[in-house]
Amino acid sequence: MTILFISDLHLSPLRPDITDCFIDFMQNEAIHAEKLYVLGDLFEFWIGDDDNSPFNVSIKNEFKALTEKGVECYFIQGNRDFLLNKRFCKETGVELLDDHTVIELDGEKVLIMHGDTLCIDDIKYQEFRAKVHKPWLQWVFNRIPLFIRQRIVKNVQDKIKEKKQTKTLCIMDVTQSEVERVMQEEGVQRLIHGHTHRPDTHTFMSNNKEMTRIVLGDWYSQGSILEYSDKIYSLHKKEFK
Ligand SMILES: [Mn+2]
Repeated sequence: MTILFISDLHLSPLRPDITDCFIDFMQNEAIHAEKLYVLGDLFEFWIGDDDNSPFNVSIKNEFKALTEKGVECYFIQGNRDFLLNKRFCKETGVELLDDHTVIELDGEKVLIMHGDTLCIDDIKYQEFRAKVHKPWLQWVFNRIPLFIRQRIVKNVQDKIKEKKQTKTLCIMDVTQSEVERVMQEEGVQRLIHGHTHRPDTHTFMSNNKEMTRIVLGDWYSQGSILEYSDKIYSLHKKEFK
């Protein structure tokens, strides 16, 4: 049994190298897995399930091909594709999971999430997140014509880019106390997330229990895949061709 986890691909028509690596991964690796979990930020941005650009359709086709072959695919929204929703899932056979989801792997409860909710020191971002996750606001946004949404998103993205450059690195990482709080609340000793682009495995003690936090890597300069097979987790890279 092989289960794969990926996140932070930031797929976009501007990065064919990432897209090629992703397609190769889907057709030659994921196809042999039992399950594939995508923990957010699959896309650089996603402005709504009605955006049927040729690029979006080509990515959807990869998921459809996988689920039709019997590979179960699951998706948790990231901070860049939080508008990816039911229609995408219906078209691809992917199952949308809650922001925080506990799965069971060989009897062990494992918490999976994108990871942005762990960065609570980033107060500005958390305020932004609370705003854009309001259902009524998303309802309104989804009813704005597509070309206007494209303009709004471009505007927001430019602003985020400016801000990122001035933020310190430590504020962009997870807050350890929040990690421990959430893991205790969910009753798990293992957490898998992405978002911070700091691939690593952290072990630490909390309430006299050994905890493990596995962080997935981004796909900016190579692919990054977490594989769970024969009860062993391995984080590996996939070179661009
Ligand atoms: Mn993210």
